[in-house]
Amino acid sequence: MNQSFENRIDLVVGDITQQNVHAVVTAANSQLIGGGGVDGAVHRAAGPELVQASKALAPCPPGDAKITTAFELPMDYVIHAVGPIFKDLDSDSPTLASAYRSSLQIAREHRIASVAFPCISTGVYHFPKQEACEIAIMTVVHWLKENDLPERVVFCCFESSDAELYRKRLEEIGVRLS
Ligand code: AR6
Repeated sequence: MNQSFENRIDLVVGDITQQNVHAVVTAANSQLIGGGGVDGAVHRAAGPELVQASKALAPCPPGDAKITTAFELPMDYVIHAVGPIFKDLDSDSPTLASAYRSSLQIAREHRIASVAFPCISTGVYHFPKQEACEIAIMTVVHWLKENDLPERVVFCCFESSDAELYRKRLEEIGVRLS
C-alpha cells in the first residue's frame, strides 16, 4: 500500500488529556501502575479505575503497549505504551520505534480512527529529544503509508520547544500542518 500521510498528521502543544481524539497514548512504565508526567495526567483525568485496569495487563515490556478503556476521560481508549529508559541510542532507538508501532498496531486492531501521542521516553526516561522526535515521526509516517488506520495521528507536545522540533521536521517531509 502507499497511502497518503501528508494530511493525516496534526501537531498540538498542550495537555494530551484535552485532545479531541478517539484514543490517547500514555508514556507508561512496565508495571502499568501510573506515575508522573503524562502518565500522571492521564491517570488523574481517567480516575482510579484506570490503574486497576492497566495493572491487570502488566507486565508490559519496553517497546510494547496495552489498551484499556478511558474511564472518565472523554476518549474511548487509553493505549499504555512503554518506552525505553535511555542508556544508548543504538540499543534504545529500536525499542522506542517499537513503542510507537505497537500503539499503532493496537489502534488498527481496535479500528480506532484517531490517536494522540506524547513524546514517549523524553521525560524521566531521558531519551534525547531530537532523536526521539525523528523516531516518532518516521515510525508514524511509515505506518500511515502502509495502513489506513488510524486515519489521523496527533503529536501532542507539552513543551513548545518540543513542538518546534516536530514542526520543523514535519514541514521538511511535506506534512501540511493547520
Ligand atoms: N500531556 C502531554 N505531554 C505531557 C504531559 C501532558 N499532560 N505531561 C508531560 N508531558 P514522561 P517518559 C510530556 O516523563 O519519559 C512516568 O512516571 C513531557 O513533557 O511523562 O516516557 C511513567 O509512569 C515529555 O515530553 O514519560 C513512567 O514511569 C513526555 O510527556 C515514566 O514516567 C514524556 O515524559 C515514563 O517516562
